[in-house]
Amino acid sequence: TQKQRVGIVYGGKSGEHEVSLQTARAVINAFDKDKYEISPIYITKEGEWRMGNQLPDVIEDVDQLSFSRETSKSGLATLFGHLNDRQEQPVVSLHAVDAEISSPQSAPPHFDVMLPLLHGTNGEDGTIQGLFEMANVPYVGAGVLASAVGMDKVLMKKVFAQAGLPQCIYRHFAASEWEKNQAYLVMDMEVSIGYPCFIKPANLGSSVGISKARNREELIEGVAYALRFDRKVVVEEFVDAREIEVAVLGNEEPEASVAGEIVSSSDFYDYKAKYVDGTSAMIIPAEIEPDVSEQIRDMARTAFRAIDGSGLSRVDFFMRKDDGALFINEINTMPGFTPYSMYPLLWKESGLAYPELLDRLIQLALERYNGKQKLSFGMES
Ligand code: G1L
Repeated sequence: TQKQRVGIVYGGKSGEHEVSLQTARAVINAFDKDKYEISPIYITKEGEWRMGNQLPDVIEDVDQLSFSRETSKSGLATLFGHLNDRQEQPVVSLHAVDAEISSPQSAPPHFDVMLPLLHGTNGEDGTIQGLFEMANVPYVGAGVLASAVGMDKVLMKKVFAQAGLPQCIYRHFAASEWEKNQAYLVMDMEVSIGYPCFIKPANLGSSVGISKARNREELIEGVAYALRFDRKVVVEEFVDAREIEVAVLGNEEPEASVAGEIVSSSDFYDYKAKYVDGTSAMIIPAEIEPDVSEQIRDMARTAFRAIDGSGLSRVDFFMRKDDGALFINEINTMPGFTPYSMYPLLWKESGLAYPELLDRLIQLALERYNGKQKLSFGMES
């Protein structure tokens, strides 16, 4: 059989440019080159799409992935090339039978499947997914809707609430409401949430704009700060809790991995941590009661379905230290994805190694695309 042509898009305008390059290196090195032909597409920090040539089998350094203008061609033109409305007309035969055989409306796409490795704005917020939809090319991971919902904390919380998932106490508002009703909003938050609380821009693109408030002055200051990064702000209660994460994989019938725990440096000497990463450690599987673990995995799948997820997501929970109460914190449609990140490690512990995880994600992308191809678009069909 023919090799699958995978277009990997990485880099991008965001602050996570370097993380994306490192992830691309790990992903490219892990792909089975007997099954896949990899086309690397590098987006510069300025937003230029550069498609490189055939890569060596093993990428030693990320410098090999950040192509110069001279050694690359336009990635965007390649992605959309088959949709060009000025495609060369086929020679039309006078014989009807021949004409039927040789009248392609458009050329076949250059890629069998796209794999986006981009962070934040224009990466995981649904915009690049929309670009792939327009190009009519299958792609790995969440679609437009799930990506957008997963990126906006306010929408995410509303969707979780509707699905009956428990969440910590929170309030949200837009800049215009804050300007008009600051006194009321402050009073409401002091009564419902209290201090300390966390203030976050609704847009989860990056961790910037987040602060903790211990009193009214800090709350007002923190809101002003968060409003510099987004026009919507979320304020959440502080919960003294353990952080538990689950990896979800699949489309309509998603599967959940074992649960893992993130432990910060101050606590992790109590554990025999296998995976340490900077100032925190990952405990996999998390040391929690089997029935609680089952409950968390079930909630993770519910969250995935609630946002209409596809492909993969990492779902993060709080387990309150006081009483063990569970709260969903967030869903991440583009989790950290090097072989040493939580998401792949959770699947490794669950019996699915990194290269097989990539196989499965490609397969899921094609299944989702093929399922959608069967649908009608309205009046014309
Ligand atoms: F392609 C997948 F599998 F859907 C995928 C895409 C993106 C998995 C993980 C990620 N993650 C990222 O791109 C990153 C935001 C961690 C930066 Cl590389």
